Amino acid sequence: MKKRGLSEIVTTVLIVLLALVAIGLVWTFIRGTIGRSGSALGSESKLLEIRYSIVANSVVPSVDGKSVTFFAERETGGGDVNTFPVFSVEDKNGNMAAVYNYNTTKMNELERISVVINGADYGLTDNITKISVFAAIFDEEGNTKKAQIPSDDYEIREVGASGSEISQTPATLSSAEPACDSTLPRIKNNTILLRFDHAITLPGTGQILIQEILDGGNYGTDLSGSFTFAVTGNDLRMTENGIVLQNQRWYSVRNTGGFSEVNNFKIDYAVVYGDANNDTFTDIGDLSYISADFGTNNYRSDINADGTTDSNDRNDAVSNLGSYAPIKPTGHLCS
Ligand SMILES: [Ca+2]
Ligand SMILES: [Ca+2]
Repeated sequence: MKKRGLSEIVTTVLIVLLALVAIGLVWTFIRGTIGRSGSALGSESKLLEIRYSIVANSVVPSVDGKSVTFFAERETGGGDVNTFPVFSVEDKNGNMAAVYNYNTTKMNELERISVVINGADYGLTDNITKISVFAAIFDEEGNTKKAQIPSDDYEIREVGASGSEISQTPATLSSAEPACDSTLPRIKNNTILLRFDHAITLPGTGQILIQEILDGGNYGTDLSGSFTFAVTGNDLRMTENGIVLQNQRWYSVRNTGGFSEVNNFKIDYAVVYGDANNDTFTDIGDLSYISADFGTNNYRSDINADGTTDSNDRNDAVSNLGSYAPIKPTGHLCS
């Protein structure tokens, strides 16, 4: 009885021990599985919290359109993780390439980096038309994990309509109104319309110069700050703010590289108050010309720039009879 009782106890203990070992093995296995899926879920959910953006107005394509520079910024969210941005670029032919070489930069929240992507380095042959940015991290094994969905993307327009993005090839001046070496006939608010061969964006202050021209190819002070610039598609309209230009003097409108969207040009004008018919002096012929335009909004006949041609414009021409364009200063050619 006693012996048998003892062996029963031993057997029970052994069974319990075996059970414990089995439970231990199963737990180790389960824990490993949970741990692995836990870390996978961890990096996936981390990626959802991390976002990058392409900084507005920072995108500048090269003149040939085949490379691009811009700023990328990490937004807030995701905390202190080893994250970096991965970019994808697409060219005009729809070819795409991924750019992983910014993975040496651990980006903190709100940190910004300058990015340069030359499409040719990634097998792209045509103009870059789209940039996308994805959040990426290194997981526990040191492998790159990239978000499936881009946090931001940016389409590069063929020609800009707003913002600081430049067009991919500089625009060329097609025509000017009035044409080069014409007179500007108004006593104030003269306007000059420049038409380019494709759309442009608004030039910044001082990027296009408006200066008096002087003998020997010299120039006076830039007056462009006293003009209002407006862009509609291919057209740049510059309007004198009140009285800025003086009667019987020559002025030049030009780009000397300050406005990189367009090729350099130079257009010269003589200001001759009342010269409606653009023959370089104000006389009886202008009075007839203005009278014939009464009731219209012909630019050249609207000497006082109030939007219509009437007897007031003729009176202003009468006041300026005898005005003329002096000999153009030396060293100035339209181009
Ligand atoms: Ca005239
Ligand atoms: Ca008028």
